[in-house]
Amino acid sequence: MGKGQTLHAHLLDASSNGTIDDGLLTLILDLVRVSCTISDEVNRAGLADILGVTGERNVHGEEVKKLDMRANDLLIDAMRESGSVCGMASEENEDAIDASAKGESSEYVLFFDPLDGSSNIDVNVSIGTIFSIYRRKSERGTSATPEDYLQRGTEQVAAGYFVYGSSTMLVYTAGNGVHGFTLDPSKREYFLSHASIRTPSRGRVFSCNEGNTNTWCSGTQKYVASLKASDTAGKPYSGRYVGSFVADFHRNLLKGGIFLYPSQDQGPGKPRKGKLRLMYEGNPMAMVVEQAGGRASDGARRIMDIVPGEIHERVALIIGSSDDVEEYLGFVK
Ligand code: P6P
Repeated sequence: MGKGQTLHAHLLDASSNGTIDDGLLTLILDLVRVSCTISDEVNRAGLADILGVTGERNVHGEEVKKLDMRANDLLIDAMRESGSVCGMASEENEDAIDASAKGESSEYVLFFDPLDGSSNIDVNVSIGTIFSIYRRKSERGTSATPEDYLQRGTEQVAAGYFVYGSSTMLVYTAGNGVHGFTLDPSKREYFLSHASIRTPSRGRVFSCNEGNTNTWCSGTQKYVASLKASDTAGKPYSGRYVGSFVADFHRNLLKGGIFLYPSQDQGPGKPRKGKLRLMYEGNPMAMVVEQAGGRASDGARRIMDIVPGEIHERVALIIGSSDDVEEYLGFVK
């Protein structure tokens, strides 16, 4: 796997060595193709006003969609057109999305967050597309059934994300390590830039929204306070919080660190609640981070062991360098 190898060459190698089969290869290539369009439109979003996009119509008289809905439509249309999935679930759609007739013979079910952090587009902060892929449990030849969707994260066959930042990258795993590719927009081709990513066992960065401190359990409050103290080796940590999960996760994956979105107190008599979504934020990033040597927990359970009750299930998420997550668990157990 030489640095600079194209993503296509990498995927063909993975296909020939049996890491991915033809159906998964087709699905990943569909995602890659759509990501190039999303990247282009995200990077031009700021120009929209200048280009005469006013209100609901652009200069061509076409309806202007919010970019997250646009990304959602692009992904759904591409998957239905290619028939690469037997069912999809998106952060943007309340219900699961049936396959096209062609897709009913597919082995694969896809979850995605089409444009996570999209509220940051207007302030030019990196955002991303997160995806998670499962093999169906039901017989081929029909649309996916609830048992196909409600699988543990350990059942994922592939997962990853596109990050639209200073450059556009794909970071993915198919269970055989984590690999990062950077897009050359002039060629609409990704090139291997981060081979076999391993996340440091300990970082010096913590990422969380400290505005929520009063909703956290006392163990979390004590843990975050301990990161700021200077009475132990390696402390204080630096706080880095972009407010775009893909951007925060990606930085911590490469440099080391811990991202925390703990469960929040909802008031007397109400259960504590997480914000992030298990199936298209927690599980895919948990597969990536574990494949890179890190850990992902909800504070009590390994994220990928959680049996989902519904496709939009929320979860507390503590994810990143293994020693940092371990240290956090010591404060809350
Ligand atoms: P808060 C973006 O809306 C998002 O889903 C994640 O990308 C991000 O990490 C989180 O919410 C930010 O949430 O409550 O800190 O604004």
